[in-house]
Amino acid sequence: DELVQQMQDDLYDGLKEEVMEGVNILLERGWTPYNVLTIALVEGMRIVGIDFRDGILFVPEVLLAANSMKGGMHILRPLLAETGAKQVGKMVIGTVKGDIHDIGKNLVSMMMEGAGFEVIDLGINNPVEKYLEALDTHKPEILGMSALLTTTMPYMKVVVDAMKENGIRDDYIVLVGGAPLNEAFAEAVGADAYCRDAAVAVETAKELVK
Ligand code: B1M
Repeated sequence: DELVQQMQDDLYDGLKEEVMEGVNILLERGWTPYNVLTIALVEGMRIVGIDFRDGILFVPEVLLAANSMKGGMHILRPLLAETGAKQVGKMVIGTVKGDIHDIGKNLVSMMMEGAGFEVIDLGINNPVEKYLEALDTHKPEILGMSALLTTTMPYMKVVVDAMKENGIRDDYIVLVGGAPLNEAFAEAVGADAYCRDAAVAVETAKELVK
């Protein structure tokens, strides 16, 4: 599809208005919000990630791409949210301390809301105290943590260990995600499950909340 290609180029170039326009056109053409999200935006960001890794793109450019992606997600959020049945459960989610990546987490939040979960989003750079406080305040079934850096992902264990010390670990389902994680890591930190992407997070949450 030429438009999808164009949108991925626009995302790469950090052209927010153009990306948002592309999202609207695909929706008008009858695309589902989920397909617009995954096929146009997430795939576009994957390409950005490759060139960032290879030193072709730098932080300022990637920030613009991220901002463009957020523009597109802003349009899709209410559409994804209205498709779901309500009151399936509650989730507190946040990116761990030292880590400011939030696109993946935001996507998980959107999809969880779409599936009928209430989501309390703690944002980025969360120290263990923030998680514990939120669990106490909101009493969710699920705690979700996101990390995109190999240097920040070990912090998930700090949080789970603190939950154990406080005798509350088993009161919650702990789900973890982020590009550098895997199943073995999730098990090692004492989480209940690793979620490869937002769709898997929704499936896993539904399954474990039952
Ligand atoms: Co950063 N960055 N970044 N970055 N960045 C990565 C992660 C990196 C892989 C790029 C690369 O080198 N190829 C690399 C990490 C290398 C490593 O640790 N091994 C990296 C680096 C090095 C850095 C900096 C250190 C760069 C620097 O300053 N020199 C710096 C660190 C800042 C910090 O956090 N302290 C940095 C900064 C940034 C920006 C600010 C420029 C920007 C973030 C903007 C923002 O988020 N608001 C950015 C971006 C955009 C990326 C890449 C290109 C894209 C991440 C993204 O949004 N992906 C990324 C490359 C990559 O991941 N391949 C990269 C799209 C998103 C939909 O996918 O986040 O994976 P993802 O989320 C998925 C799943 O992982 C899962 O579901 C999501 C949806 O399907 N998931 C969960 C995620 N969280 C979940 C939680 C759950 C469940 C599932 O809970 C239940």
